[in-house]
Amino acid sequence: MPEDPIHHINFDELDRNAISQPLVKHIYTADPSAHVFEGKIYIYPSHDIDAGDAFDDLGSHFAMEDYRVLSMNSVEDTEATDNGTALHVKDVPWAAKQMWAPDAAEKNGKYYLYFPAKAHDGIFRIGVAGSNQPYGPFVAQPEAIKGSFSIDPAVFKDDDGKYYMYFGGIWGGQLQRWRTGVFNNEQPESPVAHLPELNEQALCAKVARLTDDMLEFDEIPKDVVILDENGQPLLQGDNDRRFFEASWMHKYNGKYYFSYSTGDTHFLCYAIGDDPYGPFTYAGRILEPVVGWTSHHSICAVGNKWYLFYHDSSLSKGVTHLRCVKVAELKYDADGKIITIHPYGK
Ligand code: FUB
Repeated sequence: MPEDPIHHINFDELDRNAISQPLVKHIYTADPSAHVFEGKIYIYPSHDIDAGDAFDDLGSHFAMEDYRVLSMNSVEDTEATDNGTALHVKDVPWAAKQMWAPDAAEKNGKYYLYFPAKAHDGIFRIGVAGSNQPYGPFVAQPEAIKGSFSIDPAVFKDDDGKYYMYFGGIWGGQLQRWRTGVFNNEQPESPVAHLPELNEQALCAKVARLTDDMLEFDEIPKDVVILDENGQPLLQGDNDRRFFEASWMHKYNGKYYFSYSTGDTHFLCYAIGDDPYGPFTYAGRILEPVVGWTSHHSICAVGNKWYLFYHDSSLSKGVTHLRCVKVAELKYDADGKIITIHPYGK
């Protein structure tokens, strides 16, 4: 993981040019999953802290312990409301540490918080917690979702009322360790061991329909395949376009838009398909790189406009694991292509 050249950045100038400002400044937040529930905007972010863990390529420095839910009456609000602790790792029996990027869903007036964490055996799993309010507090299920693995759950409700979870992340997110269906713990310190060769098909995010009670997978997770312009799956060496982490799904004009981060090349990209399972065809970039190593987002309609919720490390002046969530309007062209956003202007 290359070190950010933060000493070369003039942060005053960067903030002046930034298209958006942090939505909260009293805590560090990241990985914003936004939804409109009960007429308000709710943002489910990671709550970044500096726990003193050393920086490494497995992301050990992302040592988050709890979740806070943010809310806004309008995207015009200059500041979001912090609704306090919604769930803490100490209240999740199966989880040990690293409460990474969450998401939430609503069904029949109940709210479900989906979150990854490392279990006591060091393996990332995905859990679910429930509440009667969108802002929590949430009560976790005693066990992780059966058959879950890796990180970054994003739950999408289709127009027919079915819910799907998209998830996965390579390197520290461990997706590459599950290629045979069982966890491969060889070379535990290596973020890149077990990845496909550069000329092989890229590792895919996963998708699974959820059960009616929203608590389990209703099927074995399937690959989210991204095709290139010739109908061929993207290759692992296609670093500027292949999936790394941060899945999101939204629907626009009847098409399914799967979006994700390319990780070590720092782009948010998207691919379009006709079915929640794909395949999806690569369509372009949503967001150019932000300050900080990671990029992670959600896309949400508010009224008749669309918004990109994203993060950067501007609030901490470039510290990789101390990020801040932001929002910017997202626009489509006449063909349904997303117009690329430049976070600090062109
Ligand atoms: O916040 C921890 C991790 O960083 C997330 O799970 C990834 O998507 C990246 O944003």
